[in-house]
Amino acid sequence: MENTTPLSQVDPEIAAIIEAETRRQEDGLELIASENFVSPAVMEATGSVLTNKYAEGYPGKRYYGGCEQVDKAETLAIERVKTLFGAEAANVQPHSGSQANMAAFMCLMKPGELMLTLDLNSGGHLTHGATFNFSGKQYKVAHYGLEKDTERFDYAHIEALAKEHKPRLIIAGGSAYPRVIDFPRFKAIADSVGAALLVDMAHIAGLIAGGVHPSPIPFADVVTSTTHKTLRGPRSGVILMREQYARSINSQIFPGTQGGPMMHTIAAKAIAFREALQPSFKDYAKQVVANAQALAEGLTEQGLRLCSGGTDNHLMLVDLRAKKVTGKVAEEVLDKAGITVNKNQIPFDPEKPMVSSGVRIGTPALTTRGLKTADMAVVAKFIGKALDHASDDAVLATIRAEVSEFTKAFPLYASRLKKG
Ligand code: DSN
Repeated sequence: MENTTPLSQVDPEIAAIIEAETRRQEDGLELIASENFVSPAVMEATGSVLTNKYAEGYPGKRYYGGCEQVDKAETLAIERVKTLFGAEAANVQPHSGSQANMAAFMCLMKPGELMLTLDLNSGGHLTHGATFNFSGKQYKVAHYGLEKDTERFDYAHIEALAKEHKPRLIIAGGSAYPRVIDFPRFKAIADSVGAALLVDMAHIAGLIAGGVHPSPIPFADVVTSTTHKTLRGPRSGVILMREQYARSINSQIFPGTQGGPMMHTIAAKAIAFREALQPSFKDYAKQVVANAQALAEGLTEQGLRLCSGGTDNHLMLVDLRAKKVTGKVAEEVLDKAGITVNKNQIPFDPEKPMVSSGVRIGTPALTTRGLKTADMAVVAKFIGKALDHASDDAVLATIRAEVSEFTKAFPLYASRLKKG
């Protein structure tokens, strides 16, 4: 007999958690730079029967029967993402950005070879050679940082480091760099020392798809990404590459590092790629950047310093020292006010990562919700007021109520919430 028992009866505890999280997302201001809100279509696919299917292998070459439907979904995802970014080849099976990087590294380097990457403390990523990550354990690593005065890449210094360390691989990209990345320059540096170039575009993939950040595709050997940040797809990863790497990278994903692909997520990625191919996605990407610039201006008016002086993309790093609060405290204080951000080290931060002197703030999620530049001035005022009253829980509670009222003009999941 068909089982139609709803989640609320099967598992009231988890049902209540989902309801409360939906309420949190609905009532709050989501400013984590790596988060977004997927469309109902993407969400429907992630909760579909495709989750039941094993499909180890690739379309047309599976180790299981019954793959004719999921083969079509994966082929659509591959073709759409190749069209979206103008790539020669794609693998849509990585479960995450980290797994995309792992497979790419295994293709491009032997264990013990050296990669040159952005330092985690300067906005790099764990998988770009952090000592406590597989990447830092398995490979030798040299890091570039930021130029002290500008808090931006110093390409001449990166070139000098490349000449000194002779890396096998150079990585461009990170998780907290607010400026445009010069991919032709990275390519020239990589070529000058015979290194391969990998671009990790996880944060800016949606901006590249929307034409508001230059594309790395003509310059990189391999491009890795997540699909859930500015690209606004399901939580997952993807690899784009020159055809010459496809065979090796495909085998490093399966059977090299992963088993069965998550076909429900791959179908959801196909939907997200289709959404990103629509003209309206270009408007979205433009608005993300316009909103970030408006928010940066608003925060400056609130007496906060922005690292590197502002932003070219979807995120900004806010130096909190003028407000005499750490990143850890600011994250907690803003949370009380219904505003979600993450603590983040600023360049040359004297504080440890779990404390840090800054927060990272991004506009992809609020832009999906429909907020425009004028709304960013309101958001900046909420943030400024909360930080100015960091130890006054009564004021923070008032801001939280104001935030909740403000977000009512931008409904997100009203139809999913129980009334009341
Ligand atoms: N954790 C992600 C971020 O927040 O940027 C990077 O993987």
